[in-house]
Amino acid sequence: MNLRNYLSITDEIAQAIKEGKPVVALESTILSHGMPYPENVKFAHNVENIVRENGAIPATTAIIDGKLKVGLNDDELLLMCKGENIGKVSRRDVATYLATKKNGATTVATTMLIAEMAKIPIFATGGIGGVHRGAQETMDISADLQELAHTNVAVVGAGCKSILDIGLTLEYLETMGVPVLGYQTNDFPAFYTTKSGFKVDYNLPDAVTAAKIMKTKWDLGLNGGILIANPIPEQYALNFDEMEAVINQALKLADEKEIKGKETTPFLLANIKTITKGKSLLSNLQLAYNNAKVASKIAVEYAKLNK
Ligand code: PSU
Ligand code: MN
Repeated sequence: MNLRNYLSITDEIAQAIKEGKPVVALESTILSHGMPYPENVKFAHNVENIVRENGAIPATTAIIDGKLKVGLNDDELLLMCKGENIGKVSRRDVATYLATKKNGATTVATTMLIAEMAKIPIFATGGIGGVHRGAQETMDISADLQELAHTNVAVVGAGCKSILDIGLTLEYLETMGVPVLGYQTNDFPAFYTTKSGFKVDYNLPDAVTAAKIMKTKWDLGLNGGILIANPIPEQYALNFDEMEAVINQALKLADEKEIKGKETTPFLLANIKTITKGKSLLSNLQLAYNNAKVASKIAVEYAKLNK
């Protein structure tokens, strides 16, 4: 691999990685395609501050000007938040965007890929992509799952939204050998809610245990990611049945408008937001903050283990 020409890491982050200090990667599609402007600007800064308050250094990723950026300055963060002419970049788009200098936001898959290149072992997001409902026909399965199968990064997320088929998503992760660990829970969370009706493989009692599992897995050469499912704080959780109704409405709309491929997830997210009149946004912000906090704690413990 020849990364030197492509990877652009800020001095602060590069130094931290070199010294084995805790760093937490963050994605940018959550900004450009997952949240409205200008609320996402405050979010982008808050989430970075939360990582710092919890002892780690934030590394938001993006593709700008032919570089894989690890760590964004204020202007670059704003560019992602405004989202004008910002593509949603998954694994298959990376080379095209770099070679043609198109600007793009990183999905879970792309953030994992860049984090691994930069040697950042942990990444905090909102929720992951997965197997879409009706995938038996459409074959719409997020590239996030293949990335979790192959790339050595732990992802802290609030499970996934039930715009997806959560059961099939968990089956896929099992087939691909991806550990699904619950942070202080037996339940796999469904983004807005602490429970999905599905269980995790193992209930993590604390951050140290998460770090030990990461180290053991990769020491053994068991390549691939780990999904750390961290439920939304109870006080921000939404009603499961209410959200199911909203999601079904959004899915119906997508079907009517024949939305397909990479447009599907952003379309559903935007419509959920409209239907709930912004109520879902508050929950979305809070669960992502909570994921950043837990990821930072795990990053601190993982750095200690590797000292
Ligand atoms: N799910 C959310 N919010 C998001 C995404 C998914 O609740 O912002 C974004 C993430 O960047 C994720 C991507 O990696 O969408 C998945 O897109 P697709 O389903 O097209 O693979
Ligand atoms: Mn898809």
